[in-house]
Amino acid sequence: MTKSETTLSKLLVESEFYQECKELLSSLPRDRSFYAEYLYQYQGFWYPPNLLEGVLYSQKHFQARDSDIILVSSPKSGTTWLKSLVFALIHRQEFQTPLESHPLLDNNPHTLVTFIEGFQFHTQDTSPSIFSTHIPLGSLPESVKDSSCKVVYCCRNPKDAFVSLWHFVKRLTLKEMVGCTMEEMVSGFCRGSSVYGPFWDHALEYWKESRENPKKVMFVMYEEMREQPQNSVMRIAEFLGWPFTEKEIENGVLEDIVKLCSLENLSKLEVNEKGKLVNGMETKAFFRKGEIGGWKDTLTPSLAEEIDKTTEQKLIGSDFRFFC
Ligand code: PAP
Repeated sequence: MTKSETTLSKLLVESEFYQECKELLSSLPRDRSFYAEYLYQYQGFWYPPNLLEGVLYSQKHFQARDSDIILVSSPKSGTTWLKSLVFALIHRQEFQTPLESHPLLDNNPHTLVTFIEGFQFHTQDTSPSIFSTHIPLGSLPESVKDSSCKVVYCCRNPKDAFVSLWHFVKRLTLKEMVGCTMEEMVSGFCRGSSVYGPFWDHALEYWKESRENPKKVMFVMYEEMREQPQNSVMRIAEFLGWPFTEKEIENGVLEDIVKLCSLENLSKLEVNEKGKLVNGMETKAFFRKGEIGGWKDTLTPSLAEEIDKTTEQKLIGSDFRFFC
């Protein structure tokens, strides 16, 4: 096949894919949203069209390998941090302490660990490959379930995750964003109609899976990582099969990784202060306060109560509890 024939067949496959997406979208329930004009409900969860395309594409084409590591979270639950930590721990032999030259000093964590929904799969032959996603458990590509790849899920309390999303949306000036009041956004969040929502179902499904399949799925809390970062990183490393040796701990390798990936350190790097991702998002939008309970500065008591009531209802019959 010549190069132009290959390009042509690729274009045909792509145009067929977009046609399928268009047809699917027109058949799905939709709801108005702040993030895009409409969110669409697919397999029980809500997406803006561009992200849904990414989900559908990955369901069709993503081939997980046994050695892959998949980092999962609901938006604003610690994705950027988890990406940096896992990247640093997996590559700790290549970039040893003192960490003067490390890819995380010149690259935003989202560039080093790409989103499955972003159409970027195995571009290099490195093993293990680290990916991230916000895809709910039931919609993960089949190969993630069928292979021996490992999944780490990071969960955050709903009020802080919501508030983080609110500030993120306000900071970004993406053209697809549509303005709405905080009351409207809380209402959408609580009825589940939020990007990758319902937030609670997303977490509960992975939590249950981590209990039933603890070698495959590890469930970590953002708040626990904040309170005891070294301990959390050690546990993640063990789960992934890359445990820290006593010597490494003595030599400060674990401590250096935690320092390198701290909010304080990453947020002041030029690449994270002034950089942009390939999709145009400003990297600084991913770093804010990282507080536990910081929602109190933003949510009125009645809006906080609305989220708490939803949390209470969603957790009926489950012994899972969010951090606060
Ligand atoms: P994403 O889902 O869009 O990738 P994500 O990284 O999950 O976003 O969430 C951003 C939150 O993580 C921000 O929280 P805040 O708005 O409450 O402040 C951000 O500050 C926090 N965050 C980013 N990097 C770190 C880090 N290195 N350590 C701790 N928290 C971090």
